[in-house]
Amino acid sequence: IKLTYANFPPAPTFPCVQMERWKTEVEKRTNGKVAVQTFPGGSLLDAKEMMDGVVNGQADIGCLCMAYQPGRFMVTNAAALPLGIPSAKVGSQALWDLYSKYQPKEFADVKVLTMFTTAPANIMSKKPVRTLADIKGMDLRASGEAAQILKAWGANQVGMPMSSTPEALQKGVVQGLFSSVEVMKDFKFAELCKYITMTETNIYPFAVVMNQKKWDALPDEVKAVFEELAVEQCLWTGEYMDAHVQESVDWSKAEQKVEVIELSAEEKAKWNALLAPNVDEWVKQAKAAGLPAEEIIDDLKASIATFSQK
Ligand code: DTR
Repeated sequence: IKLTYANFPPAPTFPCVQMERWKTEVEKRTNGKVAVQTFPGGSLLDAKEMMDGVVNGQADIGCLCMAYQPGRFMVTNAAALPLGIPSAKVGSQALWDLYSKYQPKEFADVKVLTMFTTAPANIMSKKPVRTLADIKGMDLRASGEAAQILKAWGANQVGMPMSSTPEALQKGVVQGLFSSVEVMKDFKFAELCKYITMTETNIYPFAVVMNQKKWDALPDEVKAVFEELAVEQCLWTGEYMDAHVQESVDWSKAEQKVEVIELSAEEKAKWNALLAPNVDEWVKQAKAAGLPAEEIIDDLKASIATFSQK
């Protein structure tokens, strides 16, 4: 059985590292019955084509960042709200539980193989950001809820997928970005962005989806391997991401002389206060879409608390 697996960013980045790990495990656990051909760097499907490309069979499997289509993935994007997710490991588990409970209809046409999140987002910039006055009007790149957060802080948010960000930074279209900081090393952003402001605000949720017909046609023993890997892969990726963020920060400081800026408790309180309306806005939109919005937020908060204690 040959399966194609599409991914949008370059091979060394975390969505592709987890893809290669999944491929290796699948090929091993099916004793070579399944061969997975991976396509990093948007070589088969691009960031925004991912979901439709898998639905219509251009790729059998695809990895997507749900922030790039916020309206389409309303339920799972609730995990991207500023709710205090402390790590990728906690975020990944909370996201998987959210998906499993609500089974959002936007995934009705695919088989969801796993989900995971990034570590919390921080500001990476060419100029230092120490106060809200510093971020005001600064052109910073983010997507989805993270873009709404930048807006609330007064930045000029510029939306684009991560895969378009290296060029935008290079050309000066943006002065920095707001994302998990493993990209400082993986995309070498530390060569241009000499400052990280630690805000630890929110995560970006990801999904790995499979074409429904291809899934339906798999033998039961292969389906069982994929199913057993769902939660395992979610945890593996969370742990990989958390460790890799630390590595990236250490490398940025030692090799690239990047300054890591910690906000004082007083300053941080001001930043957080500006984000209070973000959850309310999501609740309003989710209710308008007929979703049990408050229940979703309560469930997320409970999962975050539970997984944070483990
Ligand atoms: N933070 C999201 C997703 C993201 C974080 N790291 C990577 C690496 C490669 C691709 C996407 C991402 C974003 O900023 O787009």
